[in-house]
Order: sequence, then structure tokens, then C-alpha cells
Amino acid sequence: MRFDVITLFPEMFQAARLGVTGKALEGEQASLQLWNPRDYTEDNHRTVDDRPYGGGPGMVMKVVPLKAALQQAKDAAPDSRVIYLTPQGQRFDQKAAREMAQRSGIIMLAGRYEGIDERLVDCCVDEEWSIGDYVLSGGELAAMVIMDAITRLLPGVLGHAESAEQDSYMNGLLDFPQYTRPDELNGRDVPAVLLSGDHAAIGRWRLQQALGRTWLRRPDLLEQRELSDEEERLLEEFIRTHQGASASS
Ligand code: 9D3
Repeated sequence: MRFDVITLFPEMFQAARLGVTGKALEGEQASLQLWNPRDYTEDNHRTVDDRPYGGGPGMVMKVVPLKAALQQAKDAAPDSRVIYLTPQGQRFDQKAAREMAQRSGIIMLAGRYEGIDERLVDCCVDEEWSIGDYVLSGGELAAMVIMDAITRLLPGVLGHAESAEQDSYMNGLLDFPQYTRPDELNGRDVPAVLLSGDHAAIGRWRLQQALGRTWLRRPDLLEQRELSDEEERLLEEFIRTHQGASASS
């Protein structure tokens, strides 16, 4: 998949060269091209911002250099839709990540300051997306969040084990708790079932923990999900034992 990003801060995308996204960019699963509007300015000061009509605080990104950078990206990636990252956009979620992972590429426009001229949205933006209800300083981190979520879904990016894990555990529940050595830490033991070697019992315990934590922390997720008879039984047992032990955790 091809990612093109219009940004005044291309250096921020060094972070995408690390880890899973970095591996995908080294391989043939993903590519990243950065386009800096400052490189498309014509004045001596290389000005990329201007005052908002109507007054008020802050600045707006200038249309001409932004549009020139965007046009270069579109010429290089003619099949990609243009996505503007903005607090006014649709909320990006795992469903959106799965849909975008089917595309050949996306061009992401990362705003700075108070945003971009609305006429540029009207002419040249296909979709507007937000990553959540909090205030960022610009669209770059949002672009990297979206890149990361999509890249993990591309064929050949994760190993077999991790992909299988994604299939079974992006199932609308929170993760079960993890433990590693040592088996005792500051007087706290690893749950005995995990050392038992009984894989069926381990599977049931993990499912019960996932259901229980989702019930405690994200009841909204449980409301969106059907539970099997087995899951209902495991959750009821969790709730019963939780009520007896809730002071200790
Ligand atoms: C609170 C909105 N605006 C009030 C005048 C100011 C403003 C806040 C943040 C204007 C631009 C920004 C920059 N944010 C993004 O570019 C952004 C963003 C975000 O802030 N939150 C969640 N998702 C995104 S995607 C792009």
C-alpha cells in the first residue's frame, strides 16, 4: 500500500521507520512519500501560513503552496483518495482501518495551525477523518496512527502467530492479562492455571478474563457483541467471584 503525506514536519515521520511499520516500509508491503508545502513556496520567507479572514487567534495554512504539494502527490499517486486529518472528521476505528487496508493507497493531508482554507477542502479533499476527541497540535500523529493501524493489516506484515492472534482477538473483547517469568514477583504468583499445562483450562480462563475485564472496563463493547452460552456462563462466574473479591482488585 502506498502512503503519501502532505506535511510541514516530514521529520516526524522518522518514527514510522521503526518497528512494524518500518519493516513494512523496508519491504514491498508499504511505501511512504512525504510532500512539504514549504518546498512549494515562491517567496523569500517560504511562508506557509496566513491570517484568518474575519480575525481571531491563530493562523491558517496558505492555499497556494499546500495545493501545489497536494497536486504533486496526486500526480504521483493518481489512484489514491485524499484524506484530510481534522478534528471535524469521521472517527477513525478498526472498521475504517480494515476498509482502508483494501485500497492501493491514500494521500493524507496533515494540517497545522487552525487548519486549511475550506475552499481547498471543497475542491480537493475526498474524506475527512479524526482519530478521537482530544486536541492535537496537527495532523501528523493522526496520519501515523492511521498508517500504523492499516499497515498491521496488510498481507505479509505480521508473522503467522501475530496475524492469527489478531483474527481471534479482534473479536470485540479486551485482551486477557499476560504474565512471564519469574512465577513469583514481590509475593504475587502467576495464576496457577497458566502453569498447569491444561490448554483447554487455560483457554477458558483467558476467555473468562477477557469477558470480565470488558464487563468491568468497557461495558459498551459487550453491548455491541452477542455472547455464546459458554461465554455467558464464564462471565456470570466472573461476576459472581468478582463481587466476593472486588476489594482486593
Ligand atoms: C479544538 C479545535 N480548534 C479550536 C479552535 C483548534 C484546533 C485544534 C487542533 C485546530 C487544529 C487542531 C489540530 N488537530 C489536528 O490536526 C487533528 C486532530 C486532533 O486534534 N484530534 C483528533 N484527531 C485529529 S486529526 C487531525
